[in-house]
Amino acid sequence: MKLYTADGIPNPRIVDVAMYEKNLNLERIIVDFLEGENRASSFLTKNPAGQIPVLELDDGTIISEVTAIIEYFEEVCPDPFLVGATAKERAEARMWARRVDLAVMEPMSMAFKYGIGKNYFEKRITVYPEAAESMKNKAQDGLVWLDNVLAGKQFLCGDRMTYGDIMLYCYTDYFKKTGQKVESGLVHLTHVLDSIAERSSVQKTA
Ligand SMILES: N[C@@H](CCC(=O)N[C@@H](CS)C(=O)NCC(=O)O)C(=O)O
Repeated sequence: MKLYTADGIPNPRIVDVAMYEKNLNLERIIVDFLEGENRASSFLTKNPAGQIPVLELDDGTIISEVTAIIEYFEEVCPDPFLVGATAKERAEARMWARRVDLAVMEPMSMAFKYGIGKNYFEKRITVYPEAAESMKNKAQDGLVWLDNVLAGKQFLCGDRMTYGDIMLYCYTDYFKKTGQKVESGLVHLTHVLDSIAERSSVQKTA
């Protein structure tokens, strides 16, 4: 298996953390996203969405989207679980990952692409600068909502760390550098993020 990826950006980092959690040793091929290698036709034949990370299986099958890649890791290497051991646990992990994706990741990413990242992204995708501030506010609303629902919990799924926690950490850690921070009053969320930050898998990717 090969992983087309890059260092220092959130979606590739999510998959790297999952890879280290599961002790998988994959060949990492660094894609020069700053130069637009991921938007070149040779890459688009692999991933028509033009983004990284991308997992290429030994038979040439391409898997993109961090959730699909992590679900694949889980199938081939269940231990330690990042999704779950039972149907109920897996459903719960997928529910939280989807909520994190919709409530935080998508709006944070759009706020960046349409806002301070506009000059870079407008050469690659259609940008909607008028939506940047609203997307930033929507992501902040998502963080406040998550803070409320995390009261009394160690992780999104109670005492089980799942991939939604990794997604939440990697996004908030990256986008705080772009002006989208987790307000200090969000103590339940901060508690979860601090415990994720201590994991060796996360520190290896810092
Ligand atoms: N929904 C995708 C998002 C992937 C994504 O946004 N990747 C970013 C890096 S964090 C990227 O490729 N950016 C460069 C670009 O869009 O040209 C996933 O789950 O993998």
